[in-house]
Amino acid sequence: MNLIRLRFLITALLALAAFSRASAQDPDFHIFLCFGQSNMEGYPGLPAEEKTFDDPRFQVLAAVDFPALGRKQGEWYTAAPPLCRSHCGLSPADYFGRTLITELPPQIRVGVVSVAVGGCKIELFDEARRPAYAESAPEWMKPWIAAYDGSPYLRLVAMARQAQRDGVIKGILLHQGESDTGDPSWPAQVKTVYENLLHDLDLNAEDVPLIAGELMAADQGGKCASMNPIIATLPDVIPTARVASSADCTGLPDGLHFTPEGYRLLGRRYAETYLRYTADQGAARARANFARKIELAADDVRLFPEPPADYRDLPASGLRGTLEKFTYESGVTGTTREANVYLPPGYTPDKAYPVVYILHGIGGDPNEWTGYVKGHLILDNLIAAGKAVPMIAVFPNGRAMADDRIPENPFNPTAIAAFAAFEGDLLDSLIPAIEAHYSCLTDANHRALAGLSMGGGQTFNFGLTHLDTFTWIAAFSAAPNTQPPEELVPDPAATRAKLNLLYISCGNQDALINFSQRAHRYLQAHDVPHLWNVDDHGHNGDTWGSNLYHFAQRAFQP
Ligand code: FER
Repeated sequence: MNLIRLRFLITALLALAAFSRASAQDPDFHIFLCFGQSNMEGYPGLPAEEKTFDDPRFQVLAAVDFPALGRKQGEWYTAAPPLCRSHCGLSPADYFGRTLITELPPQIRVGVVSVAVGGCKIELFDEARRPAYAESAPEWMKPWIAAYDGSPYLRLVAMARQAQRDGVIKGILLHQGESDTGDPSWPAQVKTVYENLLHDLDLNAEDVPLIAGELMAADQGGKCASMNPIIATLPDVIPTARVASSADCTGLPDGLHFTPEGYRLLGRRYAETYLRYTADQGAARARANFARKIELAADDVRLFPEPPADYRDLPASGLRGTLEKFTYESGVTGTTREANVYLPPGYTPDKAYPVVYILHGIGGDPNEWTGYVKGHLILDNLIAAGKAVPMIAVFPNGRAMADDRIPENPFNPTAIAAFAAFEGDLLDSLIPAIEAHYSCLTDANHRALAGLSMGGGQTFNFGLTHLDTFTWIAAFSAAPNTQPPEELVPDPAATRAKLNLLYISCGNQDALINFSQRAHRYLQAHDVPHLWNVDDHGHNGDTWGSNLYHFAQRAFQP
């Protein structure tokens, strides 16, 4: 084979590889279908500065040819407006997408498909009624229907199917209702269209909410504002529908359409409404986990008694450790992060101390252990009584994201992902920073990892897979983030050889106990020594304090 043919072959293969990558479905490409009437088209009024939008993380699939813009139907483009057809303006979909790309993690891309017809009633999108409606439509509307070869609904489905090859449909945005003002059957008509879309695109309602926007409000001069109370009932008719408020979205003098500034705000409202839906959905799934039935086996019993009543009172002897704030630079979040650090009574750089890292739960931060559970006082009392070796305790923030404050909905998927991302932050940023700043023993025999709930799951996941870093491990009331034990301990002999202590506890009133039971039963079946303490508490600080008390007395002991 000569060189030219070889080159040609390689080029062809590379092109093929690039093509198959581009056309493979990407779960991080989140697609939204947009439909409705003129406000979804975007009523003309497209400020020049909007047209320069150029972030490729927000894409539009052209649902028609846009000859003036050089866009072809069925192709993806960076989502500079207009998104619907070439004469249209700024629409709610613009700032919906632009807001999502700032709110979602950087690997997520957003795509929209927009099909809308100014002035249309909702029945234009119901294929059963569309032919008669389109036939009798006013002359000025006909060219817009014709742009979709007569059926906007079928064009939307065709474009959506095409988009599904590249990404995942995550939601449907609707702005419509002006032409149906006062019609109490509007929510039921919308339901028909929504269910047809779900059916034709093989989608689950829970995974694809319908976000409908309010019409221009009365105080903006909105002529159809009386439709808003009807729109408000949409979630009653469609459980997975939510309404984006148009409050303060400024309107044009026609009383029907928004100003560009109004569209920007309305678009942000669509994004907030969608994000709130996904967060609520996450919390609902989490509550379903909490509702699970508790089934106890014969060996799910107490190993240790409750501690003495004063185990976390201020130590009587007066010997106190100190609690201080510690900051470090995180290679994971790119930010300066904060942890609480407990130094034992008499801490001196002349000695070197073992270190335990103690992780909080889903609704917590570093103060959960030092405030709510009083972990530092538990250590003070044990060390003062000579029952625990003097140790440094680090209470980090286990949510490795730039804004690591407790989120309004702690169950939101971004926050949950940040608990997993903490692995790198802990191992590569926090531990080296702690060991550079304090007088620590820096081998695995002198490092412990412990945590409650979400932090218990992190402890299982990070501890058992890093036995060259930690050999004393304690998971209290571990949460559903706990990985399956066969993944954490694929080679029981190797785990057995490295572990100093694996301590597992949960309350028998805690609906999450199945995650700890699963770990215990696997370890038992594979002869991996561990302590399994099932006390009589629920998912709360009584079991966490009590089990830190028992674990801390056993950690770092010969
Ligand atoms: C869940 C239920 C509970 C879940 C996490 C938790 C990730 C965590 C609870 C806690 O940390 O207290 O479904 O999902």
